[in-house]
This record gives sequence, structure tokens and C-alpha cells, in this order.
Amino acid sequence: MAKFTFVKNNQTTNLHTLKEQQMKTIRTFEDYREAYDHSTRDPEGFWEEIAQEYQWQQPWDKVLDWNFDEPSIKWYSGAKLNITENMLDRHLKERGNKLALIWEPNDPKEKFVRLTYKELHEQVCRFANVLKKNGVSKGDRVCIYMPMIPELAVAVIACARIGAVHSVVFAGFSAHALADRINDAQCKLVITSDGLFRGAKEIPVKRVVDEALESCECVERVIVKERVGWLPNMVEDRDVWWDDEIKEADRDCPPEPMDAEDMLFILYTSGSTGKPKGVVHTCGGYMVYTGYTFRNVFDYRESDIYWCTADIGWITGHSYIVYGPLLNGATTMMFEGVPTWPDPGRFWQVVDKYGVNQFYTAPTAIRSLMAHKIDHVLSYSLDSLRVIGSVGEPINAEAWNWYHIHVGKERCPLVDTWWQTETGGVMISGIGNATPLKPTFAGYPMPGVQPVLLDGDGNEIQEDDVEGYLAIKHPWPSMLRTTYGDHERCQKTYFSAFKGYYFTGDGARRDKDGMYRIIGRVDDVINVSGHRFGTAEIENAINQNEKVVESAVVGYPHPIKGQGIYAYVICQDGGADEEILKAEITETVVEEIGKIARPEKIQFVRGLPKTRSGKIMRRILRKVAEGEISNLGDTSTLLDPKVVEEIISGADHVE
Ligand code: 6R9
Repeated sequence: MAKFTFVKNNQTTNLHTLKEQQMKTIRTFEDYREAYDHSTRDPEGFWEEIAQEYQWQQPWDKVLDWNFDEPSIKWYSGAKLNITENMLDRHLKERGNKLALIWEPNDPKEKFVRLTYKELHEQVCRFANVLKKNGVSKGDRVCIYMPMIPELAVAVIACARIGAVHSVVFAGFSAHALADRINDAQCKLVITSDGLFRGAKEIPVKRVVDEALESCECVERVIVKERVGWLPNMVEDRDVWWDDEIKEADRDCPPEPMDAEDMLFILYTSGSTGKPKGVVHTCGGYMVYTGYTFRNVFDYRESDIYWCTADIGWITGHSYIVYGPLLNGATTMMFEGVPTWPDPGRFWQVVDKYGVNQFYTAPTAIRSLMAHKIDHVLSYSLDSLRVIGSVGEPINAEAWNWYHIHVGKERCPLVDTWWQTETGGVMISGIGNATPLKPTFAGYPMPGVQPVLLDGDGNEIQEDDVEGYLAIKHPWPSMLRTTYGDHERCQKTYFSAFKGYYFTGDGARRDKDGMYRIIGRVDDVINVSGHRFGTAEIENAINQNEKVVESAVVGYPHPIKGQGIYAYVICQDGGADEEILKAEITETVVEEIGKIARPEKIQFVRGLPKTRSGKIMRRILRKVAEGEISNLGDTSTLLDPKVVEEIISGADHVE
């Protein structure tokens, strides 16, 4: 049982009924249809109306200006705003004493933290002043490499307060990966912690930053929050403690006026090519879209307690732990721990402890819990839950049913939310109780989203009950604007495969009811436990090992992770022990990217199936990894078909 009892919001307000009527809220299928029709008939009018809910320092001249060729996308041009004014200041009068943030620590025996809107506002303003004092001003990039502690959210919002661009890097990435991201964005300052707790483990964080900074000349200052109580090495004239700095900071920090199209943040994500790219989101459109989708997808009501289990290091944490909920004056939870520690009932214990109303997690977490005794779920009531959500990867039927039956008790709608780092917010998804549920289907597009299925030639497939490449036809407010420092890359990656469309990289099916089911990536991106990796990125890492001559990586179906990483590796001769070599290669990947990218299987081969022009035929490697060797397709274009036989005989396939 929880040692600390939790008292729900002590300030409730009747004003919300009035507010809800004023705000565009979807409660029924009729509401959805109406909103969707409006949004396609008159996209600008639709998004203009939604935008009016917010506080703007100056109105826009034009709602939308766009072309998908360059691409150039501008929402609310001419307008000025500060997103944090809408997340904090705007709520102070009515919701000042309402809880903004609840933090549940890794260890259930440690005390949780609660911050009201007033308290969060004060923390943010103080830390924003700390940033200023340490030389950060509007437009500067700040890297945040922190565990899931309240200061991570404070740091993110404080950057937005002063117009600094945050680049949050998930604290599981290696020093090497961190350095690449810091250098790419030319960050001036890094915010981190001494260490972090994860289940039974304590992990050094500052040490990783120190190592990364050996190759980052741009960083002038590091701010360190104490979490585990270690005494890290503090570099003179560079490193300062969060607690020392914030003590002296003023609690007053006016929000920096930002243009709607000024950069709000950069978030790195993997694509088909080797180097992760910095996806850029801007202030105005991101605010309007994340606020709108949060409220509707999760059927959010004023006194709800909302919990998304993601890490703020990923887009889900940005949009649906920090920005979306706070824009709506909601109470959002942050969880530092893992689903299976101290036991596999942790999620459900926390749901009961706080009376969580919306619970949002990833299929991989569900699958890892399904592997344990059902008693871990059944011993909790879960009565408070009203909506449950899924994100990050396709949810298979078994996981969908388990989640729906045992967690949602067949009473809560299960919203399967399809979206991407690049889309900023949820694109295709169930909407609370308003839209119909269909297992393993994400469902209908959100208002304002115009998905199409394309055939290989880029023609729109008009019929239903078909599969195709998933693309989007019209801009929505929170779409990416560019990839940091390399606009051409943005154009090539997303806007050149099919002219006139944003291409998602996913394949999808549309059924006879017009509902969408996401099949998965159609490019060289592997989705491991909801984390994206490019095959080239992992190959580059493996090739850093001096014994490796060449490698090829593919994804294969994995029962818990969704996809696992299967690496085919050519090593130099030398008769080294295979197990030792495997361990060394794994270590190289951990150093280059992080533990989350560890290959599940490594097979040593003497050659790779290549075409005469030297291209690796991954299709064949994928089939071998899946154990589908009876159906390899056409291998006649291979330079040396014998290679395939050898690979099959040594394969470590999945049964
Ligand atoms: C939000 C997020 C994006 C990729 C995306 C797709 C996969 C995400 C999904 C889903 C099926 C869902 N994906 N949600 N596939 N159903 N509900 O995860 O962003 O990390 O950028 O990943 O994840 O393949 O293209 P991101």
C-alpha cells in the first residue's frame, strides 16, 4: 500500500462548464463529423476559431500560408504570443491553487511532489531568470539531458518562457549521441542531473554529459540538479548547481514576446539515413494543435488527473505531458520509474493512488506486463479510469484486448493515437467516447487532418478496404517546419517522395468504414519498444568497431518490443570467439547510441546479399530474420546468390 495518501485537487471550479461550452469540444460522433467537415471545408476558419481560445499578445495577419514544395508553412503569421503565458499565467486567477503537476518517484517509498499552478509558475519564472543570468537569451539553444523529475518540466517551460529553444535528449542516449545532438544544434547551455534512478538501478548522468562535452566547444555552462546525492565532478567556470542558482533567482519573469513562427523546440529523431535529424516546431501552431487534441482525444474534464507514462525525452512527453495538458489547465502526472518495479503492478497501484482518469502508455509496456500474472492488475480497482490510450507503435490484437479488458474493464474507450515527432500532435485516433472503437485500428483522422493513401506512383487511392502509403494532403498547425540547419533534408525526407504531400514513412489500411489501421514503417526505420532507429544509424555504430568490415541491420517481429534489431555482420578473419565478438559489438552500439539500440541478434556472415550495383537487399535479410525462408522472392539480380544460402544456414531465426 502507498505510504503517502494523496488528496485530489482541492480547488474545483464551476467555471469549467461555461468554459467548455465556449471551447470547441468533441463529445459525440455528431460533434466529430461537424468539426471534421468544417475543418476540411474551411481549414483556415476552423483553426482561426480554435486559436481564439488563447491569449495572444498581438493578433495574426493571416491564418495560413503554405506550399509543400519548398516546403514553407506558416500559421498565424504576424501574431505574437508566449506559449507559457497560456500554460501558466492564463490559469492563475481561476486555477492558481489547482494542481498542475504531480510527480511520482521511482521508489514508491519516497514522497511524491505536487505543484499547483501558482507554484509551477513561480518555479518556471525563477529558473527562467537563472537561464538569463547564465547567458541564455531568445533564440539560443539549450540542451536538456535529465531524468523524469519535476525540474525537467520546469526547465522545458523556462526555456519557452524566455524564447530559448530547448532540445531535450532522452537520458538513455550515450555520450556520443548526446554530443552529436549538442553540436548539431550548437547548444550554449546544458541542463542535467548528478544521476538518475531507474527501477533498482542508479545511473550516472553527469558523467555522460562530461564525456560528451569533451567534444562540444559550443557549451559554456552546465546546470546540475541533484537527484541521487552523488558528488559529480564540477568543472570550474562551467558547472553550477541548480539549487544554488534558483535560491537567489527573482520570481518575476515576464514572458518573452514570440512570433507565432519562432522556433519553440528542436527534437531529434531517426530517419532512414545515418544521422538523426532535429525536427523543428514553432510556437503558435504547436500550441493551438496540442491544446486542441489533448482535450478532445482524452475527453478531458476540469477535475481530471491525467497520466501519460512516456518520457519527456520523446515527442509524446513534450506534447502530452507538458504542453497539451498545461495549456488546458489540467493536472498532469510525471512518473520517474518503470512499469515492472518494484513489481509489475506499479502502474495500477499509481492509478489507484491518485485516482487517475486518463492513462496513456505504449504497447510495449502493455506487452511486458501481459507476461506477468494477471493478479498484478486484478488486485487494483482502476475505477477512476475513464479513457485509456496507446501510442508509439502498432498495437497488436492480443495487447489491445488485454488492455481493453483488464485495464479499461471494457468500459473505457481505448484511443490508439497515431502520430509522429514530425506531426507534433495526434493525427489519427479515437476521440474519447465520441468515435467508434475497432481493435488495432487508430480510427478516424483528427479534425484538420487530411490523410490519403497513395499507390507506388503517387496516385491517391480513392476506394476503401485498401492499403497504401500514408501521406497528408493539407498542412495542420503543429507540423514540422524544417529540420534544424538543413532545410533541404526536410524537403527530401518528407516532401519529395510524393509531390504535394507530406509523406509519413508509414503504410496503412483503410477499411470499408473509412477507419485507418497503421501497418508500420515502409522505410528503413525500425521501431523498438516505440523508439525509432534508422538501420543506417545502427550500422554506422556497429561499423565503429575495428573488427567489423561491414554490417546490415533489419528489424524483425519481437514479442514484447514490437520489433527487435537483427544485425548481420562481416568481421575481419582472426578466429576470435564469436560470443566475445558479439559482446564487443554490442558494447560499441551502447557507446555510440545507447542501451536502447542494442541488437537482439547478431549473426556473423561472410558476405551480404548485394545487387550488381552494390545495394544491400534488405528484403531478403528481413525474411531470413523472420524465418520466412521459403518465400525469398526474386534473387536473380544478386551478385552472388550463394551468399543467401550461407546466411540461411547460419541464421538465428525467430520460431
Ligand atoms: C508519437 C510517436 C513515430 C512512428 C510512426 C509510426 C509509429 C506511432 C503509432 C504508430 C501505429 C500508433 N507509431 N504511433 N504506429 N500505431 N498508434 O511515437 O512518435 O517516436 O516519432 O514515432 O511510430 O511508425 O511513424 P515517433
